[in-house]
Amino acid sequence: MRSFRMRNLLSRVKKKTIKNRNRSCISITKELAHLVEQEEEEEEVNEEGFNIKSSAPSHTHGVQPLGNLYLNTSSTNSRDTGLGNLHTLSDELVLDILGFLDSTSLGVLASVSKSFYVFTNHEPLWRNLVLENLLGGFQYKGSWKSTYVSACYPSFDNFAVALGGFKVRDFYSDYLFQSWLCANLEMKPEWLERDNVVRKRGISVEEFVLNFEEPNKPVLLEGCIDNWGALRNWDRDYLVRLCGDVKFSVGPVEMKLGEYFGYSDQVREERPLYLFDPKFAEKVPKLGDEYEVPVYFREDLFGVLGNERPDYRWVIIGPAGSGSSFHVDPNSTSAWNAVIKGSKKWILFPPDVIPPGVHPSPDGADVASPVSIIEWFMNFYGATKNWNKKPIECVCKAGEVIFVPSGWWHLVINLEESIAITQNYVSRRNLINVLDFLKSPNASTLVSGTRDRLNLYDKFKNAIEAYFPGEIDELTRKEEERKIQQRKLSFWDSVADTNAGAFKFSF
Ligand SMILES: O=C(O)CCC(=O)C(=O)O
Repeated sequence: MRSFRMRNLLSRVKKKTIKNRNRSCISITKELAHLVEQEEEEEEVNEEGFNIKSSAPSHTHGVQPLGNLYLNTSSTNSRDTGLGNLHTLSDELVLDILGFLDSTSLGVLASVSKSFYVFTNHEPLWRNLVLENLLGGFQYKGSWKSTYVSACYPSFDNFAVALGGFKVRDFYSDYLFQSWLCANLEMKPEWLERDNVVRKRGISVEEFVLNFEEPNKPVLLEGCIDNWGALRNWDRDYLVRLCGDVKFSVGPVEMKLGEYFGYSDQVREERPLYLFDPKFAEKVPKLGDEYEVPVYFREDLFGVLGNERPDYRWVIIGPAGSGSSFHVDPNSTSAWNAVIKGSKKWILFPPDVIPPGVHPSPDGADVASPVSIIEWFMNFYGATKNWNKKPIECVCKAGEVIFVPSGWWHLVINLEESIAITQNYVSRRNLINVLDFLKSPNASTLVSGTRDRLNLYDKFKNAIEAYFPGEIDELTRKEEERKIQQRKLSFWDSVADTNAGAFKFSF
């Protein structure tokens, strides 16, 4: 494992330079050399560094973090010199503009300068071209550019690998470097250490409801899928044999399993494509036959809608590093997630605690995190160490099932290639929540998993009333009582010092 430490030289040099404005360049250069030495000494003893995966290629085009420019005093940044008047734009903006170009224009632009060469080879640009243009699936060829060229211009196939491989020695950009870093960073052991989830084995349904579902608290359930055929049988070979010709949803495209594994074996990117298919059991009924809903989650009231229920179950397959960045599950449902192969690191925050780095829109329509999983660990995980309301964390291994209560924020990263099944469901414990959610004024944007977003509320409510007359009124009454009880409790919390057990006259 190569050890890599993000240098904060840039800011340190800037500070020094401002302080020493009157001094000559030579003394500033000496200062720099001294700082580098100091920095290197610190590096040797500092254990806080990030580790790069041993299999990581050096940055495809030799892009370096901006701080390195200050270590190399004879260097200029070819990022700027080669962009002409565009050099004043941020890297993100340059890439946004390039995102409007087709493959031919990108190819032509690549020959303009070293800078355009690096920018136009930025892999996410080619990934978008592949995903937009090759909807019918693709054979991944080690990079997105090679994949595109080989699919669209087969006669160039032999050149494809060489097409994007030149190194540029003097290109400095934190943005482009970060993208490579996130794709190649090893998970730090301290990101995996905290394990504070409640684990239960063999509890009764009543205990589950009383202690976890009713109070809306996560729990990791062991031993409740031991009888699944999926747990015994599902691995790559079995699945490819059983359904190698079937196409599954992988982000915006449909892929056969062989194609997907071909991609996931080679890929090194910040947000690997994830196989996430809601129709797997309809496509391959045997997959549906080889698992059953664990006993705790059998009450699933969306079932009254039959085929009109929103998407509710998914098979999930992805390589190490793939996963789901912070989000809240759809339609205010709760969920369970069973790992069949591999393992997943989970981080969960309760509904009233928005995870750091996540900015949901005020109307609740946007509940997905803008930062990638690995970026979240790099930049935000540490902040949660000192929070009073610490997240619930665990590693969920094959044969284990996690209960994800309604409204909880969660992030999941696969620590190795993983196969899982997840289902979202509505029970009596969250029926009123779900109905409230479905009838919210902006249901047309909030509701998901169905084409008939606006009518889902009426359809669901009517069907529940037909199947379980009086149930909604009864549950609404109980929910009101619970809220009153909660308000009373929080009043007493606010006036009583619970730690000392003494009354606190603070009003
Ligand atoms: O990546 C995973 O396994 C988690 C999936 C998930 O969070 C979800 O379905 O809501």
